[in-house]
Amino acid sequence: MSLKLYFSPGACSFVPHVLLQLSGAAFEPTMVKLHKGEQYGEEYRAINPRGQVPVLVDDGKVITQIVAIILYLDQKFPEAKFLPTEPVARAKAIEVLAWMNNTVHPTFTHIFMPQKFSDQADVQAALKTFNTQVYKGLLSELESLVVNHLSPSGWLSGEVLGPLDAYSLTLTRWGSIAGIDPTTYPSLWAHVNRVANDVQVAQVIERERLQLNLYKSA
Ligand SMILES: N[C@@H](CCC(=O)N[C@@H](CS)C(=O)NCC(=O)O)C(=O)O
Repeated sequence: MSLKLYFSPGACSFVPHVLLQLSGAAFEPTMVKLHKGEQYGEEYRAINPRGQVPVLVDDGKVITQIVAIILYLDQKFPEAKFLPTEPVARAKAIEVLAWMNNTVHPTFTHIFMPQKFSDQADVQAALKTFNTQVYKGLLSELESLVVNHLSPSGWLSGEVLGPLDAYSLTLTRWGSIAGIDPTTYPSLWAHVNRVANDVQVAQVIERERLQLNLYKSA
């Protein structure tokens, strides 16, 4: 069995990176330097023609898209309990996961990579400004989720720390890159720190050499 994860430090690939680490299985974390454009190279495009991370390769089978990778890992490692098995709780967890992936995540892409949405500098600047405001609202929603919907054991994903918890860390950290002070979301920030302090998550943070809060006051 060979498991390989293509990841980039601080990118959304952090989420499956954490799950693989939590699984206890042997895997090969393979770094793709997005800032150097490695994702656009011929070699990487042969693996993922869309030129994005994450990519999971399990015994030669290539799986892309975070949601697909998470659902795959959840089935592959059922004992890890990444997502609930009770149908309603499972659907509710996937509902939040889908929202993180199809709403919060692309809003940040408009801030971080506005060149993907317009080739005009003034439009790009406007996209950044507008979406930073939108992103603040989305982090407030995430804060409400943490306040109202943590499981009895204190995690967003279910019984144990899982994909929603890892994603909440990534999305909050991204906010700090966008100039949004994460400490203004006290419950979310406390949750993110709890996630970061988990022994396995801390190892991934160390491997990716991440700083949790990159906010700099103006
Ligand atoms: N919908 C994709 C989004 C993946 C994505 O946005 N990946 C980003 C990093 S967070 C990426 O590889 N960006 C590089 C690029 O687009 O050039 C998924 O869920 O996997």
